[in-house]
Amino acid sequence: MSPNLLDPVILQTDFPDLHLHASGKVRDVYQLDDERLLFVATDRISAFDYVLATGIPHKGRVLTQISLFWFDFLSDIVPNHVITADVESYPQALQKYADSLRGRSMIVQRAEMFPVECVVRGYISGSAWKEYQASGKVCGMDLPPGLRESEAFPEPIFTPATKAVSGHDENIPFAKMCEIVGTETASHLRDLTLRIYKTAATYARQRGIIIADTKFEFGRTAKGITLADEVLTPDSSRFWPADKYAPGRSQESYDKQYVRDYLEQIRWNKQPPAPALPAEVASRTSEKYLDAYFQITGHKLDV
Ligand code: Q0Q
Repeated sequence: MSPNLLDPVILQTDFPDLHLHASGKVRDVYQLDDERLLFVATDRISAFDYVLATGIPHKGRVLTQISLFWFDFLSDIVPNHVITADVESYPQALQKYADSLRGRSMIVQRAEMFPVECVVRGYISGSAWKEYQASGKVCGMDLPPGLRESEAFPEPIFTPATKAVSGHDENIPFAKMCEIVGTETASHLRDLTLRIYKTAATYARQRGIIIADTKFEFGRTAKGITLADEVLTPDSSRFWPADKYAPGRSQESYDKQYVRDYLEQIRWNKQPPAPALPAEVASRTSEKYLDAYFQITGHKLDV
């Protein structure tokens, strides 16, 4: 069913009596108290590191529900930071915002976040492909010669990154990660990242989606090392449709291809201000997000 374009697209959150803790390209984080944060996903979409002027109907709800699916799916492997996503059980002070929060928010346990992005790659693409072409390595790791773009690595590789001042992720060698978080923690995060990825990628592939790479963020809570942030969403991962996969070239993005094709068609110079999208591109992109939710979870999101 085509998404109802009359549904309100949420580009900005507006909770004046809440304390804004952080704001990302798509999600806003509010501090509820010393122990809890409120994550709210808007319908914003970014391309080439810029947030576009047009929102995508239902995107925030889809991404929130995909993260919740994976948090639950992976709960035997790793504890997570979710306290609840049931708006009806949110504190009374949030109930006046219930309609704006329903389906696109979660209350999470505050964690001591590790300042490292745990990136895992099953296929060579993006910054790894560029680094490999230049040096034959990724994150200082020697790789087999002759890999083609988008080819699967013999085994998924762990390629940690830090967020540079520019906001770009910067690949770092594992030794550097050990300096940052300690060798024991770095080894634990690496092993956990690889295990989570293999479990999720195997499941997703059976559902027709290749998760080419993804990034996890972890923190320390009373439960120990805890999976946080968003998990295995099209925003934190490269999702490729398995039935169109072919190594030797770049792959179509499962969710953002219509946007990328449009931005190429108008020859956007990838400089601000980021352009708006035609309603048709926004609508068809919304359908792809809704498809992704169905393909991963087996359920249709009510729109
Ligand atoms: C925390 N972020 C990231 C972010 C803007 C995400 C704060 N459980 C936690 C989490 C989480 N997840 C964070 N802090 C303490 N405990 C993660 C960078 C920033 C939008 C979305 N910010």
